[in-house]
Amino acid sequence: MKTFHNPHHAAHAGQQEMFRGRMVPCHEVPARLDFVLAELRRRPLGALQPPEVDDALLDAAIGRVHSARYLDFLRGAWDEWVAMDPDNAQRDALPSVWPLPNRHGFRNDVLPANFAARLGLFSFDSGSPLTAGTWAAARGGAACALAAANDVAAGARSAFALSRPPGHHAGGDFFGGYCLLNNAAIAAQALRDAGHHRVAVLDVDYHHGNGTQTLFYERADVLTVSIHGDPASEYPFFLGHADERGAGAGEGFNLNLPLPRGTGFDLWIQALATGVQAVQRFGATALVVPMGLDTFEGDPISGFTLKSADYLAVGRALAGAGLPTVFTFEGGYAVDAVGTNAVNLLEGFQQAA
Ligand code: OKP
Ligand code: ZN
Repeated sequence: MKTFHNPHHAAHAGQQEMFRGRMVPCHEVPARLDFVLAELRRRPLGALQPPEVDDALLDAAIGRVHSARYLDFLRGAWDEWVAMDPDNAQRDALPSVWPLPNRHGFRNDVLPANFAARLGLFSFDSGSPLTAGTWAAARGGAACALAAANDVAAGARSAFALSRPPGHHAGGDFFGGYCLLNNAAIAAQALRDAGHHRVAVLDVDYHHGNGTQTLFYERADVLTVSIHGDPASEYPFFLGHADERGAGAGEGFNLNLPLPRGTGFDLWIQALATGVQAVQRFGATALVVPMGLDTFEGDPISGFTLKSADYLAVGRALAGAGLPTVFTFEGGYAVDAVGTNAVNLLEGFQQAA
């Protein structure tokens, strides 16, 4: 499998996130990707290359998933932030006020002039800083997702979009959970647009893929499945329950498999079998796997207990779906293990595929 890696990822380097009542160094750091890249060089799975996609086609692919007003905001956010106060160049922009859309009567249809207000309008948490290079990094990630989808649409068995920041918490017009652009959704939509009639997304990150779920919730052509820590106790808290099955035309086309904090490999891999079965029953012709490695026992912000060797079996089980597959890189914050775990999963997949 080819890996398309984002040469601009390190331009997004947040300083601090709000975490359990204080500011702490960001968990989502550039070194995460460097460890995966280093492991791929040690244990090659195929060509390792930056994405080559046409600028206009990339903007079109991003625009299939995200709203124009959100993209306009993200593209200009840093310049706006620094224009307010030159000292802001030393600080990240972090949201601190939210309109709680659909609740308490706050409106989200009028764009505020105030930057902090717009930052809140387009986000849902205080853990996702915007920095000088955020837009370049996020756009580079979307390019990786599009290149991987193009490769698979052209007949490759699998491809890996290796980028950060991650994407699965980002929705059509919001960021959060360290995610700006939803790379997995961009890949899924690109596969649809390339002629795959039924595309499945099977999210194996520790956290529920709320952005992806929301984007496809009312659609029957994209099945979304997510295995994750029970939102009753785990981030992102407000979505990811088992009774969310899709709506309208999309009814029956979303499957959440929440598991209790503390879940180990034996139970987790059973959930994966259930997810793979759902993908097959759906009749998917292509698969996108938002690949989080934060199910690892050593992850500092998560609560499952998978071991490094388990990821080989995870990859084999995913290969069992028998589908052309795009992987995107999502979570995994035990930085010195994330390369081993990611490449174990991909190697397990490739050996079984
Ligand atoms: C991203 B991905 C909020 C901090 C909460 C967010 C976790 C995001 C995980 N102030 N932490 O799914 O790995
Ligand atoms: Zn996660």
